[in-house]
Amino acid sequence: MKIQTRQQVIDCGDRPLLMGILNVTPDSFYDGGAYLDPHAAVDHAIRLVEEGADIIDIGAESTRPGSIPIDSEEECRRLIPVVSEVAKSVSVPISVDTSRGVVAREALAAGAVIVNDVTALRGDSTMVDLVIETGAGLILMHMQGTPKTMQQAPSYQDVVNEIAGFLAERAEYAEKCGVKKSQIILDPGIGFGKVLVHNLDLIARLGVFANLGFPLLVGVSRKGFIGQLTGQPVEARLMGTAAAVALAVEHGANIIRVHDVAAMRDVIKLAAAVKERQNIMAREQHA
Ligand code: HH2
Repeated sequence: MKIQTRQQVIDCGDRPLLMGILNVTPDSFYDGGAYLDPHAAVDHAIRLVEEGADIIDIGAESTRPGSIPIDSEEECRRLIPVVSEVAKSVSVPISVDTSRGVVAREALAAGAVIVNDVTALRGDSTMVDLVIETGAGLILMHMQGTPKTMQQAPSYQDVVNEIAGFLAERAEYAEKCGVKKSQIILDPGIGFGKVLVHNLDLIARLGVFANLGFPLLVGVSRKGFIGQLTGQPVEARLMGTAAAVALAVEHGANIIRVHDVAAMRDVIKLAAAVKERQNIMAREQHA
């Protein structure tokens, strides 16, 4: 499977890709405040790439449960100098975690090639035209509600099929507007308007999303559901994250979004190798 992102084509057919997280925010749930200084942010991006990141996802606004939105001027002030410097310093594709068209436009001009829109084009009507005009890659993520309210009372009749239907509809909308299928990546949005059992059901049945025919991104890194199960604070959720990442790979995820690139690179290698053997054995049985 290939993803078209402006001039670059990203191949995510052979092995799952690692997306390293860089939050240029004071309040992200794990790395908030650590990379607000642009030099620290660029150094961290370089480190993530050295550790094996295939993509760097840069965000300047936290979307953790209960977070308050910032305005686009502040988002650009934090984000653009960092995107620009990271783009000069690393050769991997940069994605920008924003749902505002005006911010995405500046980030793409500064060197980003993918827009990571956690509202799946529902947040800003200008976003779709920007993606068409620039040919940027586009991540469409599911979220029930908004970050401020999403964990108050999330509810679904059938979480997996409802979210699969939502993502299929959003992809169809994007394609009808003129976005190419090859530009689109889907993401069920682990932790975005979901209680524990919803997150577990989504991971258990990720195959449903993989079968929608688009590259599948999954973001579990250090999230609250891991803390609920293990009783661990965010700093001690590495092993819980490792288990969730291995399961995501097993169930067909193509891109894994993580804070801990070096550790998860090894987890992915193991899980992907076992999955490959599974596929080979299944083919041999059917031959
Ligand atoms: N998760 C977070 C932010 N952006 N984007 C996608 N596509 N998928 C995700 O699962 C996802 C995301 C939340 O993680 P983080 O960026 O570490 O935290 P914060 O929102 O507090 O900055």
